[in-house]
Amino acid sequence: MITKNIVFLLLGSNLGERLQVLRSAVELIEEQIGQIKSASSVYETAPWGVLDQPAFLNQVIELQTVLDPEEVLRIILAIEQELGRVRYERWGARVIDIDILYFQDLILDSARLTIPHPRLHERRFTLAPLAEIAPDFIHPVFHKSSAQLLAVCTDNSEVKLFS
Ligand code: A4P
Ligand code: MG
Repeated sequence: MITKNIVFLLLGSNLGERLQVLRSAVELIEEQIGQIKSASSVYETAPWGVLDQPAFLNQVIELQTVLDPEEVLRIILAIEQELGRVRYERWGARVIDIDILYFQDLILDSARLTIPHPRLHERRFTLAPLAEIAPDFIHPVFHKSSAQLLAVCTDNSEVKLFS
């Protein structure tokens, strides 16, 4: 029997037709990575890091995949390319950004990939959608649930329901 792993991805867009970009990303992810088990609402979120840029739409999705983390990374980078991402600056505006938040309870730190995502617990724009669909999922490093991480998160940037 083939092992399927649970993966949580964060999608973000703050340029172009943001909602359409998120929908296209979800479609490509389902075709190329694996079946989507759940998807959060879409949130409109104030920019974090570089503040002087448009608001983001963010969404978290949960999927099942037979691929390994490196293969998932390779595909999400290709999907970012396909959807027309141009990298201008770190933390700056982008058509689409896809981050791996969790891969089962795997802990990984390589030159190309850090899992869990190293900044997920610092960001309300990640924790709010994550806690919506997976409040009880336990962070394998901090041993706290998404709901607990959200409750103690000191990031007060605006995060509001969009659709
Ligand atoms: N990489 C390492 N670990 C991972 C992982 N877990 N998931 C490497 C995905 N990629 C990972 O990423 C650079 C490289 O990180 C990848 O090629 C991969 O090898 P990137 O997406 O090109 O760089 P970046 O996104 O500009 O930088 P960084 O540090 O990843 O930024 P973040 O943390 O992704 O933040 N504000 C709001 N409101 N909403 C947002 O979505 N996003 C960012 C980007 C900033 N502010 C935001 C938002
Ligand atoms: Mg990123």
